[in-house]
Order: sequence, then structure tokens, then C-alpha cells
Amino acid sequence: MSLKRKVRIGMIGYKFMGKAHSHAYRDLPFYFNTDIEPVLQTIVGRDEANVKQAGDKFGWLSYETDWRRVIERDDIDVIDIGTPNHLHAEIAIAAAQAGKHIICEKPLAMDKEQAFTMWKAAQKAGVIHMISHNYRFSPAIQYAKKLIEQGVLGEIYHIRAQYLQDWLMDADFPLVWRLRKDICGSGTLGDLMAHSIDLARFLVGEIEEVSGMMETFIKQRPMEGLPGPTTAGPTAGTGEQVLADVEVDDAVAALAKFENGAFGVFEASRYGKGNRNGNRLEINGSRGSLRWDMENMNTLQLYLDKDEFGMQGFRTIQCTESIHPYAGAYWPAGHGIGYEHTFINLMHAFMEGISTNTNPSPSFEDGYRNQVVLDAIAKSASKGARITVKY
Ligand code: 4PW
Repeated sequence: MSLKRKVRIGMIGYKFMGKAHSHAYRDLPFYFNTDIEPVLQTIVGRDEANVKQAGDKFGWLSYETDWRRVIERDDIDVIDIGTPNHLHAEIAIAAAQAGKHIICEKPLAMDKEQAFTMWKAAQKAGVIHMISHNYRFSPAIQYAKKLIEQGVLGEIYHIRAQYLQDWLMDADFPLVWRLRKDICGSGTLGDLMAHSIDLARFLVGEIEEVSGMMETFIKQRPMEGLPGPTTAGPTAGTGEQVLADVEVDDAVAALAKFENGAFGVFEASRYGKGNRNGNRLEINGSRGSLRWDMENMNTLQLYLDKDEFGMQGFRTIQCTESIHPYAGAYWPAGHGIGYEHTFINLMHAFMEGISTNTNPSPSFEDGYRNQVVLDAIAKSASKGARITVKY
């Protein structure tokens, strides 16, 4: 029998992120010595057959089809929000008012005002709150943070970060929820660049000024649920295809100035052909530089100026030694971890937060600050002007 404190989760949303979070809760006690045991109490989704199937597959004890019902339940300690973005605020605020701890997918909200309200509601309720920026929890990123804090890179001058995917380049790809402004707030900006901004804030510091440009390459797409001529639906057999306007960005670029004087260049796109999940960054300091690429996530490239002249160059560090952050929880050196382990590490920080009653980072405050930067980039792009970031 386990003497660990049971923390009962109610998870809302069961697709991509639902799978990642379910796996993380299940595997957490396997790798980490923690006094908490996450219990997969209930999974929530509107489609009963699908949520039941996901619940069985991922190992949840029960399911619900209405998120409000889960918030009312007194056998739930944590609300995990993995829904489309337009529902984050309402669910998080209700969860906070019911005294539940909260973990929420990114971007925190549709805009900075909503994000602020969520942060303040969680703070007022005294619950633990966290935003799911999982890439922070790669051992190589945590090690990069350590190197920067120890001054190994010296004064930081530059960060350039890209997050490129390529799943949207087919003009027949439908207007799914990730492409709808009323559901998402933005396109690549909130979905992809939010991660780069989080890594930049984590590694370099706060951003004080931005200049952005955004582009939507394919302006209209087939509406989801109203398929074309060959399938069922209102236009079946008519040869018509119902198109709707794409109101979010396919690609975004931004320049940023940090409070500490560093300079940032950011790019995010869903049209980066060949980049399936090209989340990468480079940081240059007065004494050295580092590079990280999610598609090769166990390694960190490090250049140190102090190396002997003639032997200088980027070295590849395998961040799998037990000395590297989080790596010791997994396998012997050289065996590596993957995407899913970033979520296990994130959930570990969340559970430690609950166990010690100390809010972990990234918190809703980080989600809010991130959203302020995203909103400033969008404003800059629409106005064609540099914008001062006001928190
Ligand atoms: O981290 C990424 C996201 O922000 C994920 O890998 C997929 O693309 C899901 O949402 C975005």
C-alpha cells in the first residue's frame, strides 16, 4: 500500500496534450522519488464515446462530459486544462474559485487581459498554478540556464530562436480550431512563438520592446465539418467547397530588446517545409555561445572563448550524465530521453509545488508576462510600429 499523498487530477481535454499529460502523471512516480502520487481520477471531453475511449487507453478511473461537473466534485484536487485556448480562462477561474490547483496549456489565454484575470484569480485563491511550457524542462535547456547563471557565457548579447513546423502547407487542409481566431486568439504566435518567448524569458530575461510582422499565406480554407464534393455533408456531390477566411497568422517574425540590453530575433511558422518540430535557439554571450535544437534535444552545443586558439569550435555536450538536470532520474549516460519526458519533468515540478505549497515556475504570472509580449508583437505587426512592452 502506498503511503504517498494522493493528488487527484481532473483533466479537461484528451487529445494531443491530454495524451502527453496523462503519460506524465502515470510515469512520474516511476522515475522520481516524490511523496505525491498523482491519481488519474477523471478525464473530460464533450464527445462521450471518444472521451471514454481515451480514458480507457490512458488509464483514467472515470470520465465526464461537462467540465463544470468536474470542478464541483470534491474528489478532485487538480484541474488540468488542455482544451482549445478560448476555454482556458473560464475553466481556470472557476477552478481557482473552487480551490483546485491548476495546470494550463499554453498560451495561457486569448489576450493579456484574460491572462491577468486568471493569474489574479489563482493568486487570490491561494492555489498552485502552472503553465505547461514543457520545453523549459529539457535537461539541455535547464543546463543552459545553469551555464548562463554561472556566467560561463558572460554578458548575453543575442538570442535568436525559431519554432518551425510544416503541417499547414496544403491549401486543402481545413480550418481546424488551431486556425480559428475566435478559438485561438492567434495562430503561430500563440501556438509556437509562445514557447520561444518562454525560453527567452527563462534564459535571458524580460523583454521591454518588440517589433513584429505577421503573414497569412493562404487566406481561405475549407471549413471543417463542411467537407468537399466527395464526402458527406451539405456540399456532398455538388462540386462546391465551402471556404472560410483564415484570420490568424501562418508565420510571425519579431525583433525584441531585453531589459538587460540583449537583443532577440524570433521566427515562427507552419510553412517551414521539412521542419516537423523545429524548435531551436542560439544564445551569444561575451565569453561563449550555445545552441539547442528540440529535434536533437539531448544535446547542447557550446562554444567557449577560453578554449585554446586553433581548437575553438562548438562542442556537443550529451546532456545525459547524471550531473545534468533531470537526467539522473532516467537512464545511464548516453541513453537519452524524448519529448514525453519534458512533460514528466514539468509535472514533477508541479507536484513538488503542491507538496511544498510553493508556486513553481512557469506560473500563471509567467503565462501573463508571455501573453503581454505576444499581444505587443501582434499590435506591432498590425500598426507597423515598434511597441514598448508594458506589464
Ligand atoms: O509544442 C508544440 C505546440 O505548441 C507541440 O509540439 C504541437 O505544436 C502542439 O501544439 C504546438
